[in-house]
Amino acid sequence: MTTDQAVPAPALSAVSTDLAANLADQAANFHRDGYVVLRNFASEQTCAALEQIARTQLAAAVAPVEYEADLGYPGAPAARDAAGGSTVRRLRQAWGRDRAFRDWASNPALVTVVQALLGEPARLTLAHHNCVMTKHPHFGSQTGWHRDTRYWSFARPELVTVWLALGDEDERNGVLRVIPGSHRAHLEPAQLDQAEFLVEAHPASQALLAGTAPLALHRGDVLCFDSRLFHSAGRNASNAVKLSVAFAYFGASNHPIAGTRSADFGSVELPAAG
Ligand SMILES: O=C(O)CCC(=O)C(=O)O
Repeated sequence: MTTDQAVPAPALSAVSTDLAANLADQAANFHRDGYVVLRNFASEQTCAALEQIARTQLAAAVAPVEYEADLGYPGAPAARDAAGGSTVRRLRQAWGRDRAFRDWASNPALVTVVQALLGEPARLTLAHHNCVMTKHPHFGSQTGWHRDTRYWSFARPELVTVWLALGDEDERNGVLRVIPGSHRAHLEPAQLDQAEFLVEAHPASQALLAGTAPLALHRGDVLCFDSRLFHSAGRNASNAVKLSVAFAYFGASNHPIAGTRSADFGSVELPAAG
């Protein structure tokens, strides 16, 4: 189900003017807070192309997918054969699904930002994220406080997750929440459960949980966050599926640990931005 539809990149001139002027500020904010939001970064044309492919592939549950029922997070269907059991949570391996995803993830303007945040040329991991995240009404689950470091095994933990909203994301439909600055938090071992979710009842977690912030996004907004940043998301009380595209990047001096899933799925070298 590949349309191989090209998604136009923002003009390179956009990189060299507005964006370039702000890169140092964006990087400073990113290092301070653990995230940065690039408002209206992806064009309507880009969002429309990605949304159309995502909806088509979601309707047919084109493999590989992750089902809500298999994760069992709060609000998920109890089993695949329960009501809502075929609700897809992620369309995985987005890079291989369509040229539109590859064009977006390797877009020079985006790579320029990611490189500035990482401080070196960027590579895209194919092992983790690399997906369309969905949040369905009724059967979409709540995601507890976690850091994306739980998904991967790299020499150094600091990857950048890039989350593109294909529609509005707000309190009604499972907005992402973050704890600004938590990418630098020092945790007691008992603050994480076996799946590396934050144990909210732990006394040492209270200071972290006092500083949460919802990150409402509009279609075309891009959230870049440090993989050590605690974030969570609620359920979707609207009547429309929420769709977001997520890719993760690491710096050229970093590498996945041999023999782990992070290494086995491989990565994509991206041209160094000017
Ligand atoms: O939309 C959500 O539920 C959050 C997803 C998320 O943070 C994750 O899967 O790592």
